[in-house]
Amino acid sequence: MDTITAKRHIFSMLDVDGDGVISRQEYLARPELAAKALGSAGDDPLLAVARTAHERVFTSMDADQDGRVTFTEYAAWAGEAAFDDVCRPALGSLFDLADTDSDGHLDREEFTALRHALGNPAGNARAAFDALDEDGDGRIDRDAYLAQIRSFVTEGSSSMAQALHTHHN
Ligand SMILES: [Ca+2]
Ligand SMILES: [Ca+2]
Ligand SMILES: [Ca+2]
Repeated sequence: MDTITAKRHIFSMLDVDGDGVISRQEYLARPELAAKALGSAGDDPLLAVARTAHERVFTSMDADQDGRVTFTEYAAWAGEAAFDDVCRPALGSLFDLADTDSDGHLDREEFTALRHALGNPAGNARAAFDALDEDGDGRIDRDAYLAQIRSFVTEGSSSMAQALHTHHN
């Protein structure tokens, strides 16, 4: 998969209603949906961290600051620098919300709950987990998870491509 295809893939996941733009509301709903589905309370400090991280990502993506991120804006923005500076903390914050026993890993149940919360279909959760659990120990390591998303965004790498193969809409 080339990087433009990878970016289209991610963009279409984030554009939940499929209207061709990622609205501020759509993007900032992600930590709320994750927290709700994972049983975090509204005053969970991890949720506060996630909200702040997502605000930063949206502001960073929305180059013309009109509250809507077009694919042109997204494609110009997404890459190594954007990932390392602002995406990684946001994705890490969702990982931490999902890591309900705070052991630094997502087991199959935690991972499936997170995917479900973010609107990914349950049907391929098993395949996605297996693709991300590289050493097959039944859990996904935080750094490995973030590294795999990074290489998907920057190189279109195959294990994440496989994990994301079936996406919302
Ligand atoms: Ca949309
Ligand atoms: Ca915009
Ligand atoms: Ca865990």
